[in-house]
Amino acid sequence: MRQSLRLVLASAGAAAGLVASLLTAAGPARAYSPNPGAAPARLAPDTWPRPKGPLPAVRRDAACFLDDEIDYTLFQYDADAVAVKIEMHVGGSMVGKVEFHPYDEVFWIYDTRDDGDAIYVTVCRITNPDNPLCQAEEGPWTAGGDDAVDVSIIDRDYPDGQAIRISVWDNENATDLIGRYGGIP
Ligand SMILES: [Ca+2]
Ligand SMILES: [Ca+2]
Ligand SMILES: [Ca+2]
Ligand SMILES: [Ca+2]
Repeated sequence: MRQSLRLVLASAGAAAGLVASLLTAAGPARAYSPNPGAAPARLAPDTWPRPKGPLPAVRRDAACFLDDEIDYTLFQYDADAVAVKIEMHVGGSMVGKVEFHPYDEVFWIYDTRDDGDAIYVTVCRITNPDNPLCQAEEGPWTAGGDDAVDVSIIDRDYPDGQAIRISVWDNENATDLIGRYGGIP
């Protein structure tokens, strides 16, 4: 048995095939290394519709339109709020996208590449403005599925004005941080 296994592994093609099938079967337990590059946009009332961050945006009626390579983002204006969009890229193409829509407090979490890996989102809520630490943590949320593009829509109802901190992780256990971004509902 050991001898035949060794013979199989002696074939470079078979070994490569084995590695490929292991990678395919590993599922979301894999992690990006290095982590995806993250490009954020934060849209605050004082800069609307010009985001802070590298992603371009244009005004469309009472909404703000941000194009991207998968679909697009349309933020409805919400007074005193800060909308957040984060694109994650590996090798020049998008692997994930996170949007926080302050209007009705809705998160859109995208997995945009069928690569056996995923991103995870947790949200820290600052419910006591006198204490800037996290008072309520939610998530992790992710976009699961086998489609080329998977989307999870998380509809929350946060009080307007209470800050949130959005953390994007490379793993479900929330130990491999891609980035943190502040928003206001
Ligand atoms: Ca990683
Ligand atoms: Ca709101
Ligand atoms: Ca809502
Ligand atoms: Ca993926």
